[in-house]
Amino acid sequence: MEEYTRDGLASRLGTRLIGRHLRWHDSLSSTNDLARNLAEIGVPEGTVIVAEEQTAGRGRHGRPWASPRGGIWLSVILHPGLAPADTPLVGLAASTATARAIRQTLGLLARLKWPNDVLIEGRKVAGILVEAGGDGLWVVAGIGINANIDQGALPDRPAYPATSLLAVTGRPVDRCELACALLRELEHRYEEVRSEAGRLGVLRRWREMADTLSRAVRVEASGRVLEGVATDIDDTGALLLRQRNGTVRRVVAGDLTVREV
Ligand code: BT5
Repeated sequence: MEEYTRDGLASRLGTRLIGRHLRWHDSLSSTNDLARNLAEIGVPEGTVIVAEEQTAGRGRHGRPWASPRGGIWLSVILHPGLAPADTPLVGLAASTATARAIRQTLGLLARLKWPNDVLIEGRKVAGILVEAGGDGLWVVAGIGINANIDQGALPDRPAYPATSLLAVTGRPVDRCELACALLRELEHRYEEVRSEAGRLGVLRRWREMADTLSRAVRVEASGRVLEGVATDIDDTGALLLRQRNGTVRRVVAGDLTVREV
C-alpha cells in the first residue's frame, strides 16, 4: 500500500491539470475554506488542497461534515467558465468521478444520489460541496470520502444513513491509489464539462450510475417538501420530478430521500 502523503500522490498522479499543484495539510478547518482563499488570490487552476483531518468540515448550507483522520478530504480549484446555471454540472462531474474511482480501485458498486452524493448499498460514503465565486471566475469542488473511518466515528444520526469504505470492505483501503484514481477521473470528467458535446457524456455517465431515478422520492427544496417520481435530470443537472398531478417540476437544488413505497 502506497503511503498517503503529498509525495506519494504527486509521484503517481500523471495528470495534466488536476493536482499538478498539490497542497498538503495535516489539519485544516475546511479544505474548501483554504481553497476559496487561494482561488481569490489567483493560484493556478487545478490546484488541489488535501487535509488529513478537518476541524470544521462543511456540507451544503453550512451543515457540519465529520472529517476525522483516515478519510479523503480535498478541494480542487477550477475555472470552468460556465454560466451560473450550469455550475451544478461540476458537482455531477465530481460525484461521477468519485463513484468511478471507487468502482475502479475497489470493485464496489458505488451509485449516485441526486445531486452529488455517492452511495454504497444505499448508504452515503462520499459527499461533494461545490462553491463558486470571483464573479464566476472560480469554482471550488470539495470532495469528502469516508475511506478508513470506523463506523463509530461517523455521525450518529446523519440526514442519510452513512458508511465508510472500511466498514464496507472490512479492511483499510489504499487512500493513495483511490485519491489518484479520483483526480485522474476528475480530470477527464472536467474536460467533458467544458465542451458542449462532452457535457452529454457527463450526464450519460451520471444517469448510468444513478440510484434515485425512476423512484418515488421526497425532495426538500427552499423550505418546501416536494414528492413525486424522479424521472431524469436535465442538461444543467436539475432534477425532473413528476408530481402526482402529472406535472413535471424542475428542481435546481435540494435534499432528496427515497420514499419507501
Ligand atoms: C455534503 O453535504 O454531502 C457535502 C460534503 C462535502 C465534504 C467535503 S470534505 C472536503 C471539502 N471541505 C469541506 O469542508 N467540505 C468538503 P450535505 O449533502 O449537506 O450533507 C451533510 C449532512 O451529511 C450532514 O448534515 C450530516 O447529516 C451528514 N454527514 C456529516 N458528516 C458525514 C460523513 N462524514 N459521512 C456521511 N454523512 C455525513
